[in-house]
Amino acid sequence: MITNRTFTMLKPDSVEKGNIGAILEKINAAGFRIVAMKLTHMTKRDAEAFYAIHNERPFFDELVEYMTRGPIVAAILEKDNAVEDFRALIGATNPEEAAEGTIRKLYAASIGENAVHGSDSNENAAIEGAFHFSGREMF
Ligand code: IDP
Ligand code: MG
Repeated sequence: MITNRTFTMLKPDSVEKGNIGAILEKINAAGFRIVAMKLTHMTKRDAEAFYAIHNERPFFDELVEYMTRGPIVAAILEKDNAVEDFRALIGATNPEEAAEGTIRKLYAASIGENAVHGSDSNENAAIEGAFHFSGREMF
């Protein structure tokens, strides 16, 4: 199993605000290689499945509404220690608690609209990457 990969989404707010380029710049500068990438629009069903682990949480409907309101950029990234290093690069879920210079500190508006997703484990990185990409789309 490949364990040096993670999965990310530049969420609808990042696309709406024209922040795709700036965020990719940070990702490149941090040494991640792009394995797969596309602009895509999640359906309600997609978002409910992707975030199924949160379906009992009070913010679930809001999260699905947010993630489906416009296109996202989905990508698989490769680097030594990818999952942990990418979580460090994006910062805390709540941008008010995110460290200076992190993507969420720079580009997130709130705990709900927080600019980017990053997988939380190698196992979830593989599951989430496979949710969005076929093997033929990974390079
Ligand atoms: P993570 O994205 O930092 O891993 P999770 O706890 O896995 O954070 O939550 C998934 C997503 O759900 C968050 O990125 C955010 O968009 C949304 N979310 C998390 N907590 C809240 C909340 O308290 N209110 C609204 N949305 C939330
Ligand atoms: Mg999470």
